Amino acid sequence: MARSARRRSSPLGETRFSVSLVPAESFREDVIAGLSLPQKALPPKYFYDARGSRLFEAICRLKEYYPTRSEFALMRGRIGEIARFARQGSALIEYGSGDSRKSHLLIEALRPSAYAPVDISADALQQASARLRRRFPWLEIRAVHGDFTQPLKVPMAPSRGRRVVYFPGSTIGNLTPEEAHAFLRMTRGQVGPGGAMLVGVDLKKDANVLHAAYNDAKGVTAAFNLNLLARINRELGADFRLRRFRHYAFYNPARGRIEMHLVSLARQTVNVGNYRFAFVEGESIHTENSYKYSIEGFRALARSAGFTGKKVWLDPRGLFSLHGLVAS
Ligand code: SAH
Ligand code: AVI
Repeated sequence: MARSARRRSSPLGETRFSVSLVPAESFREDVIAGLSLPQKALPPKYFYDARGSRLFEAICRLKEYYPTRSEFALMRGRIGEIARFARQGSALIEYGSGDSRKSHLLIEALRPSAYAPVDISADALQQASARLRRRFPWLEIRAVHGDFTQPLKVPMAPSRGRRVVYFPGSTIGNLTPEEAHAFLRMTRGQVGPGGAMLVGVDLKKDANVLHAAYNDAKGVTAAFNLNLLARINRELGADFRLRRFRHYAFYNPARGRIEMHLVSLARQTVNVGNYRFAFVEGESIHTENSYKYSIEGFRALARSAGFTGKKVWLDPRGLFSLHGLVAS
């Protein structure tokens, strides 16, 4: 996507793209800093290049990956109540919107005054915006290509009415509790007093169910994890040999999170530009956390960031939650 803002019009609604991009330099700096840590680590936001976004969508279709199906079931079953909570005509801001498929249900029920999807993946954002334009020609779309872990301007005029932030998919679980707290404080400021937030949060559950969801039989999650190294090779001229790394995901009960790692299968060195990194056999790169919350645990986190938990909806199997928060 071009760095300058683009504007496209449709007969009734309109789509505006604005870019608040992660520059290539930050990617290089984050990779070098992460691989220099005693426990090597890479930020999960870099999973989502065009291939990574497609692989994530394939994960959502896997039989083992229950979160997407559960959140859809929840949304379909309770959409009337959810829309009443969010209030018709509000301005809707969505973080980590991806394919925006869950948002279709919400937009239909809510008829927001405007919709601002924010995503780090330009491809996912463009495809989602094109689909939304076809399905909701009346909708004003203000797509923002940007990183929600950095200060970000969302072009939503106050005249658009009450603001509601939508953060589905348990993407909040990919932030540490401290990062999630900072993110919620940022959105608290953005919605203002009386504004609301809808947050999809995966629940703590049997570790075997969690293990299967992040270790699928077809190896799609492994491909998603390894694609991060392929992306570093492609965009930063590194020389990771993908066959020498293995996907490893497990539930850490003490921390209440799934951890994803890439484990070096041999003693080896890897070059990223002028930097060289040594791996011993069995050493890992920590690539993602996916925190799981109890209902009360998430409400306490939201409360500490200035939100009151007013509503919580669960899917019929009780695997996934959607929290309705109001800025206190
Ligand atoms: N909301 C969708 C997609 C969830 S996947 C769903 O519920 O299915 C996580 C999404 O967040 C991806 O589309 C990814 O590109 C985006 N994302 C991850 N980290 C991000 C960041 N730091 N800033 C903006 N978007 C981010
Ligand atoms: C986007 N996020 C909520 C997913 C998750 O479940 O943590 C990303 C993912 N990682 C592996 N599988 C899916």
